[in-house]
Amino acid sequence: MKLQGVSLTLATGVLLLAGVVERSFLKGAVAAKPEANLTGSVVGRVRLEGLKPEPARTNMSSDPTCAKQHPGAVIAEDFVVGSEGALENVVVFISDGMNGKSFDVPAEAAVIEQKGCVYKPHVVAMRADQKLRIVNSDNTLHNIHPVPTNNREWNKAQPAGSTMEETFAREEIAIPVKCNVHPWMRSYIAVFKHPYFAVTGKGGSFDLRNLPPGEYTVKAWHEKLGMMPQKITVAAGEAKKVEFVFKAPGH
Ligand SMILES: [Cu+2]
Repeated sequence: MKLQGVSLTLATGVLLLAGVVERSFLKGAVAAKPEANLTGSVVGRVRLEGLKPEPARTNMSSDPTCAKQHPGAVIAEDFVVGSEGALENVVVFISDGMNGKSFDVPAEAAVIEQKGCVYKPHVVAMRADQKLRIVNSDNTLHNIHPVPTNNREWNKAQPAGSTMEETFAREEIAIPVKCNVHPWMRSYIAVFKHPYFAVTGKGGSFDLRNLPPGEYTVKAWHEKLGMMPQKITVAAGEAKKVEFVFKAPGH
C-alpha cells in the first residue's frame, strides 16, 4: 500500500508539472479571450449496468389505423440501450446552484408529434412558459392528456392531422403523458425554469453548455429508474466530465 502511495504521489507530481507546462504554452493563445466567455460545461454519458429488461411489446389491434403502420412488433421506448449500456431517454439537468437566476423563455416552440400512434420523441424537455406544439400526424383521433403534479392538468381530443399549442407554467420533472384513446401511448415531458438540461440520445451522451462557474447538483432522471444526483464544481472554462450509472432492475 505504502509503495503504491509513493508512486501515486510521484505520478501526481509529474501530472502537475505537465499541467504547468501546458498552461504556460496555452497562455499566449487564450490571453485575448475576455473573462466573461469563461463559462463551463458538464459533459458525459449515462449507462445502464446489468441486464437490460425485456422491452414491452405493444398490441395496437384495437385501432387498425395504428396497427397497419407497424408491420413488425412495436417495442416500448422505456429501455433504449446501446453498446456498453448507453442509456437513451434520460433527462440530465442542473437541479441546484442556479441561485434564483432567471432566463428568457425561447421563442421557438418545443414539439411533440403523434406518429404511428407513438409519441415522438418519447421524452421531451422544455422550458416553463415555452410553447409546446402538439402535432397529430396520424389519420386517426388522438387524445393528449398530461398528468402533472405541479402544473395544470389538461386533456384534449386531437383530430387527425391537426396541430395545437399548450404551455406548462412550472418546473416539473417529469410529467407523464397519455392518450385516452390508445392505452399503449406514453411519453414524458420535463419542464425547466432554466436552460441547463438535455435528454440523452444515441450513445447515452449529454452536454450542458454555457454554465457559469460554480457548485451545482446535477441529476439524471429515467422514467423507470428514478432520480440520481451528483454534486459537482465547475471551474471557468472547464468541461466537467460526469458519468451516471443506473443499475438495471433486479441487479
Ligand atoms: Cu392516441
